[in-house]
Amino acid sequence: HRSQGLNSNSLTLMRHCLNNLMDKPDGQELVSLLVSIQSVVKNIGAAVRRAGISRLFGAEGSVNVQGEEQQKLDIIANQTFINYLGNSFATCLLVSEEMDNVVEVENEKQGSFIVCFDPLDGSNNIDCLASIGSIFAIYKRKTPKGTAPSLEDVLQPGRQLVAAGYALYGSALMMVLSTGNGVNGFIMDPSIGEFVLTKPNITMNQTIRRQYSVNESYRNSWDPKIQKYIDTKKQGDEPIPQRYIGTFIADFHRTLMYGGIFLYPNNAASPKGKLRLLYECNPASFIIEQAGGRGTNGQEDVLDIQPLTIHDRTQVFLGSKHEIEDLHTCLNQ
Ligand code: AHM
Ligand code: MG
Repeated sequence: HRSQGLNSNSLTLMRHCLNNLMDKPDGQELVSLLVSIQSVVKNIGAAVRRAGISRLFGAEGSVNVQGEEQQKLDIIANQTFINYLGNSFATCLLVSEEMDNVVEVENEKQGSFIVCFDPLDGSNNIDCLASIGSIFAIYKRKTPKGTAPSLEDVLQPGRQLVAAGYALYGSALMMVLSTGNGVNGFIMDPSIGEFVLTKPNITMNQTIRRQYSVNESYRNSWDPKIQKYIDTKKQGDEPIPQRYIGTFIADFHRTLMYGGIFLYPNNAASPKGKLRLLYECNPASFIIEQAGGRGTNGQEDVLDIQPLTIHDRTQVFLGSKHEIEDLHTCLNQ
């Protein structure tokens, strides 16, 4: 018998983490870290929902390390991450898009993990209520616990990631997580305050001729090979739909769900790419690979890039395997 609206066996994000991670080395610590991230997301989600009412729209009047104007919600989201993760007893170093330097967690609270995050991706979309998100990438420290963590713990290629995920503050609040064993999606059920598994084992749609996602206003300063590749999308009787929200993680999520390709190529304004390796490109590439897709910089897999500084940027292409193959064929001609 199905009682309407009641599914007492729904798998929550909490239970998913407990089931899958507790028997792994450092599993307990990783679970407590993910519990903290879940709290962060609930808090930011609540702030986002009430932002218009609590007068949290608009700029704060400051500029971040990237030279971008900080929005009030950017700052709240960043503080929420720092507070929760710094008190989780599971982290030692934190890297945030909004902060110049690595944050070292208080000595007595240090744990095994490093978290790199973009606390609020898509800040330009806050005031118009389009989707925004939070992105995170988790590494295990290389230096032994109890010693001082170092930059070498942070500058690990994405291949070394232990977990990555994101939250999307969209028409619903969703968390997507991979701990290296597939990708799962959880939607917040606001009536019980729990993330419930709604998309188990997400696999990337591999259908050809799906959507492409790129900011075409930069076209004139792209590599001509990329111009040519995008031109092929428009040819024929059935041009391929173009979609671009301007929130990286929302464009990425749509690409993951519906298939196709997302591109942020080098351009005159961003000659070395705009999106950041540690807390945008790496977590997205980790997830898309886990879902059967690919993430590259046009030459190599994003996950193989050795970061040199914490705010490194790279051009990035994320999509189904054949889309990336097609693109590489164009680039190699
Ligand atoms: P943010 O993290 O400062 O909000 O910014 C990065 C954003 C991405 O979310 C998005 O993909 C990109 O900037 C859009 O850039 P553009 O306006 O150049 O297309
Ligand atoms: Mg961002």
